[in-house]
Amino acid sequence: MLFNTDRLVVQAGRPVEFVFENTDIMPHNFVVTRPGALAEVGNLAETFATQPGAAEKHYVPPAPAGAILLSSRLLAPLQSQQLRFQAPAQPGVYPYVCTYPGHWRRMHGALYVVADLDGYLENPEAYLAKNPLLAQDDLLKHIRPRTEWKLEDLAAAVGEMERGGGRNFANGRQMFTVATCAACHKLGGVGNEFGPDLTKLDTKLFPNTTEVLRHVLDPSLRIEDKYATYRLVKSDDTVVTGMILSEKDGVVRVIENPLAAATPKEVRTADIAGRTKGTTSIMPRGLLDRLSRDEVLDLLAYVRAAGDARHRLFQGGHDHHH
Ligand code: HEC
Ligand SMILES: [Cu+2]
Repeated sequence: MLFNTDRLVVQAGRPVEFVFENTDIMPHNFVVTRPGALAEVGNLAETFATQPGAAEKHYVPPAPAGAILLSSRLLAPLQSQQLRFQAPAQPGVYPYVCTYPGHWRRMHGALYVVADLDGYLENPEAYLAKNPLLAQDDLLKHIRPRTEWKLEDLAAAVGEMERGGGRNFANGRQMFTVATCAACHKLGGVGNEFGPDLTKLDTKLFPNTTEVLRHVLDPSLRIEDKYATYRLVKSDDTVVTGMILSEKDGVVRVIENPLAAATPKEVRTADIAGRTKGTTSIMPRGLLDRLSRDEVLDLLAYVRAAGDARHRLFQGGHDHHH
């Protein structure tokens, strides 16, 4: 659920070609917007996803004229598409984003349109120092280096938090949306109820915050049957993947992404040549890798406290030792 690059650079006013390949296990698209329109297009996509006809439009929402400059088809895993594009004449930071339901807050990057591509390539930092390009979109201003958080990196701080509290409630609640948790979980009145209810975490499986963290870092460690995905290979060799909603009267109903309004695919049991249970959770890995240490801790406290501002994790002083 990420583009492999945070930044693409092209020469203003010139034709370019993007080759967009989906090497992930879920569908994605690629949409370029005008500077400043990322959140607007993302929010429109969220509303659009639940309306009929969204799938036919590849989940590219109807947007005000000029807001969307380019859009790909929705690519299934392993598909690719070549896209021709006339780079805008106006240098700037143009967002690109996947508008497939649940993805935009995380799956985006910055298309730098520069007046002199050779000059840029010679020395990107020096070029940008001389010809500053300011991002207008908040999400692109805050693109930070990715940290692949490991349990060991955070375990001590998590233990300290469990003993001493001192986390920031408002920040934790905000991170719940920023890190895309709200796309699938509902907590504190926001979000979709597509993953399990986090207010009812099984205390045997999640006796402490470290176990919550372990699951978020590696969601496929344990996938509840109810949320498993299946790969159905039909006798004509086509493949359908997704969660099985029901199976009766010789028909299996499969849904690829419960966040989208798409009607479930129906596959006749008699046409299924093979069926394998997926080993990958639909909850993506790496959701924390754009957050800082404090943001991760505030988010974990928010989940642990089930969205309760009065929880002891939010009490206590800020005795952080740096
Ligand atoms: C694309 C949907 C999706 C997103 C985004 C997502 N989750 Fe999940 N999450 C799930 C599903 C489905 C499960 C159950 C299957 C599994 O355990 O992998 C789950 C399971 C969990 C569990 C274990 C709950 C249990 O009862 O087993 C925790 C904790 C959790 N998610 C926290 C988070 C947090 C925190 C975030 C944001 C950083 C997040 N999730 C983002 C879909 C998602
Ligand atoms: Cu996507």
